[in-house]
Amino acid sequence: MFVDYAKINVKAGDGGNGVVAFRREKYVPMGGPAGGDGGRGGSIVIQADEGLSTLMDFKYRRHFKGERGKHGQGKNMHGAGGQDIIIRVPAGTVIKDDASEEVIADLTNHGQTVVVARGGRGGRGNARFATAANKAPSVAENGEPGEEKWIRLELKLLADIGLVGLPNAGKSTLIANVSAARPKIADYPFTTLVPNLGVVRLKNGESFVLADIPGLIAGAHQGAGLGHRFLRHIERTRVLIFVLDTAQTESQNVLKDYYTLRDELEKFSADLAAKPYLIAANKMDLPEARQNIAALQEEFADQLVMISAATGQGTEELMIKACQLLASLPQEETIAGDEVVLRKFEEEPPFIIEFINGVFEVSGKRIEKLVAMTNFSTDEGLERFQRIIAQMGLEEALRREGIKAGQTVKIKDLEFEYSE
Ligand SMILES: Nc1nc2c(ncn2[C@@H]2O[C@H](COP(=O)(O)OP(=O)(O)OP(=O)(O)O)[C@@H](O)[C@H]2O)c(=O)[nH]1
Ligand SMILES: [Mg+2]
Repeated sequence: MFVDYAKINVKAGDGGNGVVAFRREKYVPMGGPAGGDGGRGGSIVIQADEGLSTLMDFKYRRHFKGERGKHGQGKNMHGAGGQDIIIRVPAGTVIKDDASEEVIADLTNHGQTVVVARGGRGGRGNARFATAANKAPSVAENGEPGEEKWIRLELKLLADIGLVGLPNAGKSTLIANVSAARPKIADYPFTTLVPNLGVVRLKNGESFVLADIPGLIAGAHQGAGLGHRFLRHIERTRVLIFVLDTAQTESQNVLKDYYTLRDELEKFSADLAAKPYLIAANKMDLPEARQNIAALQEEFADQLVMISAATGQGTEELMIKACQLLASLPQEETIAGDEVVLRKFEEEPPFIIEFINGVFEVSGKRIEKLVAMTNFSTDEGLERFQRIIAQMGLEEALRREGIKAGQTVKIKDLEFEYSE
């Protein structure tokens, strides 16, 4: 089964907690602080694998959870980091953030990776908080929660040349004639339901990848027929071949078919419609084809190649011409190595205050993270929390919102009473 779209949930591992511990030595009643840090949580990483060709696996598995970092221990022992989880996808997969629809990465080369959810930092143990003024701090941080989000995976096949045509024009017959691809061929429209790729090898040793997609009909851009769902698989191609059924009898004007196709491409994407192209006048073995060819010759001159995908007449010439056209185009910039293509982080305000049912509700990634990382069971943890929220300007902001002593402030699960 060919699946080219999936939505999955990724949750990186939380960081392990830092601990409060003191050295215990003979004859030393209270040694120095010795609480180790928690380990980092495992991240969720996506990697392109050219051995894969579909996103089918994600139909059955939608949730990926990273391992939590281990907690720190006494004697300054740090917790171990959680294992990263590596999710393999076919090369050509575009990864988008589901909420913002922003592209996180476009993995086109084998081995390219991107971190889609970062594991949480381990909390620091009390050994880290020792200062000249406080040599025996009893404060430690909890681990940072791992990132979590829904992401979309969209496969866009990687092919050099794409075949476009109405249903039944002979696209699949053509790819079967010139490559080792063996798609289904039949005398009815919409035989092809999923894209097929074939590698074309010319006698001179050159080769390229050809894509056959389901037939297009008028209204495809609005979802008619199999719709434009498959057009994205030829978005990455650099040359198009319009395959026309020259032997069709109901309309003498095979040109009309061409303009129907062009119209659909333009409505889908101007970039797609602007690609260099050739015209394959197919089914030339049939007598009706000879009556219709004149109109095409007049319109397309050199861009036209007469073929019979069924007998193989003209198909080699078509492939050579297509390969030459491909070679004449400027080389596209490719990014070398297994560097990640794109990754953006949004700037966010540290918190937002809302007044709901008499309660000041504070939200925001940074403040929620601080709450998750604070160990409120110690006085020092609490003091540190108060110091940081003062630095963030939360108290001032609450006063600006008109807070009075005794009113409730809520941050995630934490509720407290405000006092001056
Ligand atoms: N006589 C003749 N018949 C052809 C030729 N090429 C294709 N056909 C026939 O036309 C019919 C449709 O061919 P396909 O290759 O399945 O057409 P398609 O464009 O892939 O169609 P869809 O997958 O529905 O979009 C089949 O019966 C083929 O045998 C040709 O050159 N000559
Ligand atoms: Mg087909």
